[in-house]
Amino acid sequence: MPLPTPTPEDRFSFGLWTIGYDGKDPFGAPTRPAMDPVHMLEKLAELGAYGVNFHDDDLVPFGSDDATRDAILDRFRKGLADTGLVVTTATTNLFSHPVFKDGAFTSNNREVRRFALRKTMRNIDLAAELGAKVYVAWGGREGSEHGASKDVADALDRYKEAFDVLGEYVTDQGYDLRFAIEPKPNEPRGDILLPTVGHALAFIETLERPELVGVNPEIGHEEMAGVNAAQGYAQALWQGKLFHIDLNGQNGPRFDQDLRFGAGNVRGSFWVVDTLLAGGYDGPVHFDYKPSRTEDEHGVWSTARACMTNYLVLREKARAFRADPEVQEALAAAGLPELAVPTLAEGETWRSLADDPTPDVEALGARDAGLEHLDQLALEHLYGVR
Ligand code: GLT
Ligand code: MN
Ligand code: MN
Repeated sequence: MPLPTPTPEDRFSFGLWTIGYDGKDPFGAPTRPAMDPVHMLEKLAELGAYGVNFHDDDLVPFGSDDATRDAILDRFRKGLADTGLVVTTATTNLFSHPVFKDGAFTSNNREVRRFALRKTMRNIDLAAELGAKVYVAWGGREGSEHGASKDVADALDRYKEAFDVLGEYVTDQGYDLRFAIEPKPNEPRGDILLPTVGHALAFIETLERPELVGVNPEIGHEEMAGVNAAQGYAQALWQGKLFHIDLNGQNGPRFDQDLRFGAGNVRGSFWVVDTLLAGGYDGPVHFDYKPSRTEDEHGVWSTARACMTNYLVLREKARAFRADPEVQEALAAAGLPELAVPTLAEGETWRSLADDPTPDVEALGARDAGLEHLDQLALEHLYGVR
């Protein structure tokens, strides 16, 4: 199979903090020089990407004066116009500055919480102006390391208050912008609030404007929590809440690896792509990864290309899997069409069950469910032997 070529129609997007990652980690200094955001736009466009996104501080360094901010933004706007790249989402850095060391929206300190909201509103204005449709909210510092240090009920009250205020803000401003909460179980905090897709979905229902808020699941974060990422994406789709996606690679529960998409749990990545196709996800396909600090700039662009290549390969394989007549037979044999049939027929109630004859439970228990064969067909597609 020739290497597929990414095009803007594929709607691939990258964060400035991903390709712009300089290699700094908790144990070592940067291994790459800082990269100019406009240069990033040019390279992304050259590679066939569609969009870009950023934290406020990725673009305008924290604490810049207005003149500096205006000059940076003017240059960036020109870069967007020259390259045709779209700003798909934006987000606030509420985790780097020491002021956020005990959280932002859920900091014990009220002044910090007010500052975090103000910082977010300011960047929402920019996001709306640049045409972003989704505002990502990753609460990396919203959590704790010590039991008594965070009253979880109060913290969730404040978290809810923050989204209620921000929801009112975008509504009052008339912005066409929705929020996507990005769950993560830990890192940088020992334990982060809203650690999984499920926690976030339940939280959203408590908000004043739940329709404005969805989720932005990241494969790696779900893997860190030890749960099945594809199932998380599927439930978010089922609830109409998959507002955005962060794709990358991860090998099970350990530190956040942020590998390029397609590395890490390959089989899991295949099912994520299959889930996105089945659920009709049509938003941007965003890669949130960190090019390994072992590489230079050339390596950065080869990993960006690799994320897109791997997505296109897996998309092709997922489509071929679904189109394969043998797979369709195996799906039928495994009872998938029957799962789509309601358990009670039209007009039946629990009372109808009382009259049901007891089925032959021994025979049902002994039946071949056909699941291994179905899974093997998927693997054979993935391994490229079908
Ligand atoms: C940070 C985090 C990511 C989030 C980004 C959005 S920043 O790098 O690890 O998963 O998506 O704030
Ligand atoms: Mn991550
Ligand atoms: Mn992410």
